[in-house]
Amino acid sequence: MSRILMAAAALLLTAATPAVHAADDYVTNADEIVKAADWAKAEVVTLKLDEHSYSPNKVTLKAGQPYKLVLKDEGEEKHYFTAPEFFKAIATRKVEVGLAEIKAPYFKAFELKPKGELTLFFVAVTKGTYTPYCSIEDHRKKGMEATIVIE
Ligand SMILES: [Cu+2]
Repeated sequence: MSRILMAAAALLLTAATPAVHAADDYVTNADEIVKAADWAKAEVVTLKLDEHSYSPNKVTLKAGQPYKLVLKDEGEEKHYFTAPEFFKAIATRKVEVGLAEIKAPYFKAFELKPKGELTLFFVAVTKGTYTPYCSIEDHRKKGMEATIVIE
């Protein structure tokens, strides 16, 4: 590589957005919490999405308890489960979608198409009240907001 090219490459590298580590707001020791949980005792909670509500629209969870949250779009349209604050309050294990599993430290939102379904495996961690909502157009205004309490 010529010197000019190398200099250009170095410049590009330094100009790139620097990585910021530790999303401090999220549960940083999620792996540890997930590993310690007794998944045989995981509780299944089902949340259905349609036009324009979540049902049930209030869910109460216990801190320290593992859960499988099943989200199902039973409507005619696609809907979102947008819940950045809720995702910060849990230790995420994985998401199952059909025959696939997604292992990621945390999420911000899920989009479900009509008849779409996914299962979020997590341990409830931080006590508080969270309000997942549908971020599509005016769906939230029309009633697509749920309350999840971790106590
Ligand atoms: Cu919606």
